[in-house]
Amino acid sequence: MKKLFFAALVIFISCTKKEALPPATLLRVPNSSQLAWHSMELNAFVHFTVNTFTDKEWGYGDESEKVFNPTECNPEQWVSVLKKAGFRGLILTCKHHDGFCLWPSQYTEHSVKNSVWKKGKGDLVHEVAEACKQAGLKFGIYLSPWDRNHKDYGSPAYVEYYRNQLKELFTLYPDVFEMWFDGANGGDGFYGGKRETRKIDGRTYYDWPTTLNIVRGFDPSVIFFSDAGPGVRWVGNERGIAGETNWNTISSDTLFAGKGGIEKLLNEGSENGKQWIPAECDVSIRPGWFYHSSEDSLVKTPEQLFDIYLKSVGRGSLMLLNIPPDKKGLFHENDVKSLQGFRKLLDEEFKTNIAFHASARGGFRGEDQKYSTSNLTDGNDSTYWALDDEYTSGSFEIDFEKKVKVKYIVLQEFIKLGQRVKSFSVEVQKAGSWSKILEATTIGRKRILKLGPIEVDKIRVNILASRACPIISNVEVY
Ligand code: FUL
Repeated sequence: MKKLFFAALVIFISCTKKEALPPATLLRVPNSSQLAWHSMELNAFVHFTVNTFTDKEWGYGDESEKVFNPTECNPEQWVSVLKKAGFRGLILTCKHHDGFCLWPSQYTEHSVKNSVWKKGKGDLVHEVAEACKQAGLKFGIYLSPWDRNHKDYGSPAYVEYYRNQLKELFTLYPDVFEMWFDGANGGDGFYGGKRETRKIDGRTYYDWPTTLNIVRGFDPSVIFFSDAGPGVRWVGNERGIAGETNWNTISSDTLFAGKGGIEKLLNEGSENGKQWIPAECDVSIRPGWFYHSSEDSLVKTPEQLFDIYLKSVGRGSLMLLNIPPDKKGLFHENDVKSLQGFRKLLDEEFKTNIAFHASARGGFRGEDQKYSTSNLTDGNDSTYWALDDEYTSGSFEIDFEKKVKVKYIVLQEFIKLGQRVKSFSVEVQKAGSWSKILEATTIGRKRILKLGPIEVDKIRVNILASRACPIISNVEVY
């Protein structure tokens, strides 16, 4: 009896020893909308308005509604091209700085309802939202706060107008995943015929907290983009490039729409930031945001788009690529060709993950299999490798058991429990000897780094410093 009791006790103790508690959530973490946003990776921006027909980038606000006349407008073409290229969402300029609305808003005459297009009976926001729904793409809204057409811009009456339009949009076209609040304001405009310069105080004029609450009342899961978030932040440039060091955290109290001189901070975030506000990398496939036939030969090549992908998605951010429809209301063939080439490159470069189910070795948390190194290569995002709480550095090795040619390594942190890694290095073993190939800083949601092409037998990742015990959910090698 006594023997049995001791045997049971030994089994009990050894079992409990190998069951470690999960790491504690670290400081700031993403909410569920932000987590879903992170995994979208590739979204499209669509800039389309009177500017497309007047050959401008910023319409003054005095354009006749009649100029808006896309002769073959077909959002299904846009969406089908995007879908094939792997895009998950589309954000449409429902109203740009010129104030022209792509839906027949009841609050203004400056909209498609007074255009030639579909004899004023068209509703482009509806058409695009519908096309997205049919194709399974998420739909987002850009509604420019700066309105160079509206007579009341600069006074409280305009803020009321802006909020009414938001209510209208969210009632007519529900299921909006992201709202884009552009910080631009150049001052001068038509303003109902006054043709003057109007400056506003970006910190106070729009009273964003009230506006956001109104929208949240319609849909609490909407992601808000602005320079300062609160959902996602601007990356600090319009080239689509995130910082090599890229923290998803930042303290938003010193940021506000239109504030200059903070580009580096926006680009890199801050390790001790008080909020989780990841950077979104917006960039256009052409030099301008709107279509200009003079830029038909200046469409970014598949190689350029791939490079931006590595510097946005591959630095833990999201790539928001603008493709402006032409005067016909179609994506131009040069843009389509480039998107197809971009997809082809992505498929070729990331064709076979040779780390999938490869043997991964290293110590792990509490010797509990739940946190073991095998989680790194199991292709499952919800399992992860973690170390004990007292370790903020540590290594693991991927053994290919033969010589393999590698070009890229992809690392992912389990960001649901916060962003932790501050620096890491990658070593490769070739014919029995190790050499360091690279050293980098943050990982975040995804880090893609070029290793070669180089022949190796093993790869070792050393986490050199981390805000708390490192938690890595995925390693891929191509
Ligand atoms: C900027 C705007 O002024 C551009 O026209 C464009 O919409 C870009 C995405 O944001 O602030």
